[in-house]
Amino acid sequence: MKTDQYTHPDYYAMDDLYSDEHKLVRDAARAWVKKEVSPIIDDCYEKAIFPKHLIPGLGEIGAFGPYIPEEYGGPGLDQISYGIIMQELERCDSGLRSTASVQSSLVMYPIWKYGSEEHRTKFLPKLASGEFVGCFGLTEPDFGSNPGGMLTNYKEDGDHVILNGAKMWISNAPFADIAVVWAKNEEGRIHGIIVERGMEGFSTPEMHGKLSLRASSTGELIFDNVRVPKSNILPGKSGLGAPLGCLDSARYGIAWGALGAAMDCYDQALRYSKERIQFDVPIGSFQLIQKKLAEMITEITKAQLLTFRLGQLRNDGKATTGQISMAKRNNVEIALNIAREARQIHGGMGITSEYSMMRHMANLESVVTYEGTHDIHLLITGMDVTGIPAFARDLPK
Ligand code: TGC
Ligand code: FAD
Repeated sequence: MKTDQYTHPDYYAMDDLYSDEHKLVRDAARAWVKKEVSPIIDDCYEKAIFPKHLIPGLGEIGAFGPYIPEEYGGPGLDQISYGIIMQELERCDSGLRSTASVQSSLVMYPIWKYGSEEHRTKFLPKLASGEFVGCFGLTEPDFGSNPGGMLTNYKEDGDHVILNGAKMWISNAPFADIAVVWAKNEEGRIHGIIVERGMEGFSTPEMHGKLSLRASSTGELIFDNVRVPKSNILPGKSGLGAPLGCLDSARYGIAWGALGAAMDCYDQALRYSKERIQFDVPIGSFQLIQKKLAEMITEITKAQLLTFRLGQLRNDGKATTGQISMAKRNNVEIALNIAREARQIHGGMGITSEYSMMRHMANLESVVTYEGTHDIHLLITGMDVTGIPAFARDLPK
């Protein structure tokens, strides 16, 4: 069995900026990943299965709702610790991080921020420990980048609502205990509703055939006249801004996570360049290989600085949607480029599961699309700097 030799690149002494708590959180997450996940991840990826037995361990390292206060069963950590955990998970596999970021930012976050006190006490402790797994239903077959057009809807029926519609591309859906679902009421206003497994008319078929994020489980959410108690509606916020607020939190975690995938690829490429001999010398002595490595560490270092500063802004409650979009877009892009270059440094060996670059590269093709595509984030930045939204077009009649 191959050994996981990962050590994180730290060219600008970022560790000096971390508190003792940050380092403890990182070391615990890294040790757990090395022991529990690295030995099985390639097999899970090849077989396209999410290793569900890891869920309690994810809870133990604080990966579920790292910033959720202790009174609701969370670890009560800061935003930088949240980012660090996502980085440690994704440096192993984006699918592992996906499971944790959906649970944290797309399920626990809306329950914490928009739920009632009863929702918080009923669900958050179980989600934090991993006793419950949740998923987040925003995307529909015909509404991905434009979620405001969603068709999923509910009508009032006494102390219940009747929910109809369908969501697709939903991470964790096939085995989730609860789903935070975004649906329109009779006035067309978007609300979040907690739908629980076992409610009649609610099904979660798995989607197959993914060539990316294979160690993560993705499915549909189908609502066929599902009777949901009115009390399951999140009372604290409505409108498209409610799910978009959750996305801010998840996209922030992805910025840290994707950087982790980049760091893993660089770490392996650097090691390989010193070990692999061609023309009687290590390939790391060739200028063209050094160019690749030098460009990788430059991009990683820039992204580390960007991400850490964003974490400070999040801690102060000052990070804007535009700043988060910039970091998500930048870090996923550099990670994809670095995975590709690292793959090339490994020559033919780079396409095998002996090394993780190919898996990272394929995974990152999902990461560059979900939580807002690469181009949607570009448009968010464009809107932020010009004040002019360029999302919608009126075609000539
Ligand atoms: P727009 O008119 O711009 O905004 C509608 C309302 O929302 C407010 N708003 C926000 N509020 C909080 N946080 C944000 N980030 C916000 N962005 C916008 C806005 O102020 C407005 O409020 P109000 O009161 O005026 O109504 O909306 P739009 O319809 O033009 O769309 C804008 C756009 C395209 C940027 C947005 O819809 C978007 O981000 N699209 C991308 C969709 C997306 O990211 N989907 C992700 C689905 S979940 C997922 O992929 C999980 S993968 C998880 C994993 O496995 O890790
Ligand atoms: P589209 O919106 O159809 O986009 C197609 C292309 O058109 C893209 O290149 C896009 O950039 C471009 N485009 C669209 N609009 C514009 C515009 N205005 N200007 C310029 N270009 C534009 N969703 C959830 O709700 N919950 C989940 O848990 C979840 N998990 C996912 C897991 C995986 C593995 C994947 C692949 C997706 C997941 N998603 C989830 C869905 C994801 O958020 C959407 O795939 C994403 O938002 C893009 O939507 P779409 O696939 O419908 O693409």
